[in-house]
Formats: sequence, C-alpha cells, structure tokens
Amino acid sequence: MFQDTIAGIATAMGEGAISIIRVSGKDAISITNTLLNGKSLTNVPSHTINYRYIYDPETQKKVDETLISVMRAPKTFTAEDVVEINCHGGILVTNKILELLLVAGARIADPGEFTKRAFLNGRIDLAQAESIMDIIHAKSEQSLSLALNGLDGRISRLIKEMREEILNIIANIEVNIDYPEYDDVEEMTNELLLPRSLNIKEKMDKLLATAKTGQILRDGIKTAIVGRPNVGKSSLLNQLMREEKAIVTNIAGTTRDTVEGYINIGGLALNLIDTAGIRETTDIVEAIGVEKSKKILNEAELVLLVLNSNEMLTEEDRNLLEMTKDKKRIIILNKTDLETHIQLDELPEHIETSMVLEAGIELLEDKIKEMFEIGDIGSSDMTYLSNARHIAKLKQATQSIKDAIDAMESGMLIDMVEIDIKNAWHTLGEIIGEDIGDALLDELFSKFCLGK
Ligand SMILES: Nc1nc2c(ncn2[C@@H]2O[C@H](COP(=O)(O)OP(=O)(O)OP(=O)(O)O)[C@@H](O)[C@H]2O)c(=O)[nH]1
Ligand SMILES: [Mg+2]
Repeated sequence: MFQDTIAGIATAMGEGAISIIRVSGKDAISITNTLLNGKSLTNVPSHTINYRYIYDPETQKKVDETLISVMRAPKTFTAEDVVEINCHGGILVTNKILELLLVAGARIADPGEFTKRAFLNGRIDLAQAESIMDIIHAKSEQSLSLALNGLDGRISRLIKEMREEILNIIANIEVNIDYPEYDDVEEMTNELLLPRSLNIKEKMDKLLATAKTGQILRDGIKTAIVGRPNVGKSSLLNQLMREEKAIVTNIAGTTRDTVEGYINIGGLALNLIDTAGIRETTDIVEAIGVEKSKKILNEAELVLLVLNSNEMLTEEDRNLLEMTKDKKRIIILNKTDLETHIQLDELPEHIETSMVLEAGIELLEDKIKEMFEIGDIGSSDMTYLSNARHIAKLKQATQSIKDAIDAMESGMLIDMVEIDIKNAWHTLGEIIGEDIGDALLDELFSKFCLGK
C-alpha cells in the first residue's frame, strides 16, 4: 500500500479536444475535492463520471469546465482510488490543473508509475504490464494482437505452468532421501526426474521457437534497401511508402545517411531502411554513409538488392550479390523502362521494376508476403513470445534445464542437478515479475509514457 498519491497527464501533450489528468492513491478524491469549490466528490458512487468546474483554491477563479471519473479501489487500473479529470485539451489548462493537484498534495508521477502500481498492487504481473507498453507501441494489426495476448495473461499462464512443473521436480528431489518407491537416487533420477525435465525442456523449446516470428510480428521485418549509387533505392523506398520520404536526384551519392520508414504489407510490418549507395569513395561524409550501409546490410532480416538493368553489372554489383547470397534477399532489377544492358544470364531469380512506370511494386509486395508466410495470428490460439526481455530470460532458463539434464545424464550428484533446476525456476519467475529487483523494475517502467 502506497502512502503518497500520484498525478500525471495521461494524454499526449498538444492541443486536442480533451486532455485527461489521472490521479491515483488513497487521497485521490480528497485532493481533487480541494479544487471543486465545495462540490465534493466524496459521496458520488464509484465508477461514475461527474460534471464539475475546477477552481484555483487560492484565487477562487474558475480554471475549466470538466468531467471527472471517480473510480474507487480495488477495481481500478492501479487497484487504488483513481480520479480522472477530463478537461479541455489545451496545453496551458491541462498543466494548470496538474499544477493545482500538486499544490494540493499529489506528487508528480514518474513515467510508467501508474502501471507500476498496478503491478506492485498485484493487479497484473510484469509480463502483462509490459504488454501494455507493447499495445501503445504496436505498429501493425498483428503486433497489436500479440500485445493483447500478453495482456490477457497468455504468456504469464504458460510461464506459471512451467514453473509449477519445475517446482514439482524440485519437490521430488527434496524428498528423495526417504522416497519409498525407489531403491536409490539413480533410479529416481532415471525414472522420474529425467523424463520430467525432458518434458519441460521440450515445452520451453517450443515456446522459444515462436520467438523469431513473434519478434518479426512485433517490431517489423528489418528490411535494408541496398545497391550501388543511383540505381533507384530511394525511389523504391518512396514507392513502397507511397510518400516522398527520401530525396531522389540523378546525382550518384544522393542518400548519405539512412532513411527509415514503416510500411504494412497485408498486416506484416516492415521497417524499411534506405541506405547510401555502396561504392569506393573519397568523400568523407559519403564514406561514413557507405560503412553504415554495410552494417545495416549485415543486421537486416531481409535485403532488397537493387540493380540497374540499363547498365552492365559492375564489380560493386557482383560484390553485393556475393555479400547477400546467404541472406533472405530479393534482387530487384530496376529501370526496366530503359534499354536492357545488364547480363540477364548471370542473374539469379529477380523481380523487374520501373519506378518511372510504377511497375513491379505489387509483385515485390507479394514476394515479401510469400517469404514471410505468417498466418492470421489474431485468430490462432498459438502463443508467440515477442518481448526481447522475455525471450532472453526463457533462453537462460532453458539453458539451466539443459545443464540439469546433462548433469543427470552424466551421473552428477543430485544436489548439483537441483541448483540448475532452481535457477531455471527463478529465471522464469523474472519474466512475470517474481524475484525481480527494484533497480530492474525502475528501469522497465521508466520506458513507459508519462501518465501511463
Ligand atoms: N528511367 C528510370 N529512372 C529511374 C528509375 N528509378 C529511379 N530512377 C532515377 O534514377 C535516379 C536515381 O534514383 P535514386 O532513387 O535517387 O537512386 P539511389 O539508388 O537512391 O541513389 P543514391 O542515393 O545516390 O545511392 C533518379 O534520377 C531517379 O529518377 C526507373 O525505374 N527508371
Ligand atoms: Mg538514395
């Protein structure tokens, strides 16, 4: 139970129709009352919206006409008393009301502090709290579905089940000394602990296997557009985005820094990165851009390699073809509206485009969809792991179980086995916020928006 009452602006800062100022804590209602010129909210029923004027208590001047939601604990976002003041959406008036609440005894909320309270008051677990942030940041329908799955506790339930099974194994080890059914420890290990550990490891592996897809759905496919200068990379970015995002000129070396944009192809999010044309150059700025292009090329999950069909293949083209041959890539033969000079017989499978005629874009989009065939996850009952922290923790826990299995198989002392199994149990707990330190909690919640 927290002693202080926090307040924060819950809507985006800027002019809008309304803004919401949220107050949470045991004095949320009494603090708000001090701004109502006697028209108290103490006796209104819970979960109601009330029409009130806000006054500056010092000057008795009206500040704004508002609608105030009163929600009493425990059925609220934070599980505490919550008041939400819906005022007119001006920056000045919103800040003024917040300021009056602070003067009246509320404390300004840290980023994510409302959600943190929901977690610390036991209303949601950590994985669910993180899903709230994922909902806010979702950029495609699919990433939104994923985040909603997290919020309704699917991931948490799976993790809890795994922990329970692990706890079961630990319990078996603890009582092994006088376990009547088994003659010795070895027999118990082989007949009871090993099969159970293998079983749990299989479940963990299965969930981990969803992580790659999960991350793609959540963050989008990191897609690098590469090629030598002047082949039409920026033109391609613009066409895919249906927007003049990057500068296009007939001067080779136009793009120097990366240009990024999000697109959505049939529910699949792509994080597109247009890069500086790759070539040997003595220009310092361009050279830095070229280095950056190579780095992005390495990190990309999908490479769109653009070639100019109007010119013969150059050494740079050949280098790029070689550099990208083991990656997921699509070779794009651009400028097909011009005469073909490229050696077609030397090229692997490719797609022909013309940015001038706006031709080939749909073909390219279909090809991308085909490469990342992902079913409709909204309707599937499959649970995908998509949060990087959860994935890292699950990997770590799986490794501990694997170590335990190795130790059992090589006939190690059961105490040693137990250490690994306990580690797995603790690490899984960190996903849902058990056994988690204050410092880590602060860091996690600080990434939230203000007022959330
Ligand atoms: N004829 C024709 N011209 C094109 C086509 N695509 C792009 N261009 C032209 O080619 C020139 C270079 O296009 P950009 O998109 O800037 O090329 P880039 O690969 O981004 O070039 P850098 O940023 O210098 O690496 C521009 O003059 C475009 O108008 C095409 O399909 N056909
Ligand atoms: Mg460019």
